[in-house]
Amino acid sequence: MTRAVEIVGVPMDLGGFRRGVDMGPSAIRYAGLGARLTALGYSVRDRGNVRVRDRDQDVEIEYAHGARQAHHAEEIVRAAEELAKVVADIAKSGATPVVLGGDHSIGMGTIAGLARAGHRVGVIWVDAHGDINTPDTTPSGNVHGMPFAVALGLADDPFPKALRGTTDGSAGVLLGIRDIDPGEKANIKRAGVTPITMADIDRIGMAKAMENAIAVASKGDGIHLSLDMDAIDPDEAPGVGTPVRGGLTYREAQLAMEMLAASGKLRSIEVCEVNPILDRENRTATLAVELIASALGQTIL
Ligand SMILES: [Mn+2]
Repeated sequence: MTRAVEIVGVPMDLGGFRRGVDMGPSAIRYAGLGARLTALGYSVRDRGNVRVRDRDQDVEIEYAHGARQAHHAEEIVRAAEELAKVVADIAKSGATPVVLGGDHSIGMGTIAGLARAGHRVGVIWVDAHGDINTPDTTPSGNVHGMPFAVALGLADDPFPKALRGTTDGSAGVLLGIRDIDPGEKANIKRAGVTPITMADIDRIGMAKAMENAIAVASKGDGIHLSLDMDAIDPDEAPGVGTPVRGGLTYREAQLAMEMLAASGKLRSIEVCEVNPILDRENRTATLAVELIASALGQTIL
């Protein structure tokens, strides 16, 4: 039986401060994702993009109540809802969803879609940041710093119930983190998510780190990989919205993906925050394609 992969793009940059990640899906497709997965033996269907309003068109009233803030939340929630429907449809068909961001706020839609297809997944969230702020703890109001908190059920308004609490902290891992806001530290503990920091990876090595991550995420019904390209060192992945030095090396990232493939538990992938404006000759999108291929089973031999 041919294994099937279905791609969907979310050209959105409303969740972050800098423009440009809305071009991420184009850049990743241009880097040859479809052909690469076909060559791996998958049947590939590309469902095109979820429609997202451009930042210049999004004239919504800002969501801000006292200290609570979540910029562009209305349109982000609308797009996440639309994405959840597509992801649920793909997952129900038995194919592996591959979601292309866009900023990372789309993560709340992807995980909700998997839940609607009957899969309460474990999540390995690979990121320089925690993405586990709520409208109460966020220093910036940028929603791409909140999607994991929404999926874990920590954040309430302006995020609708349908997008909240779609996965469990006990099956959640934050891998590669090195820039965590004060409020996020408490949220990680509150949610019961397992943090594996860059310092941990330095000490125990990626093989052991990933072994631990897979063990935790295996408590869910399949594993969802949410890969923020800013997890990788900016020397390798310069085209991201919020670069933080001291990230994963090329080989560490590859090893993580290969171990995920070998686990046989990967249910879905999303890759976020590729910013072609800040990139050099599309190398970050090209790296994204390589990592997706490795997560889906490409090996050296
Ligand atoms: Mn992120």
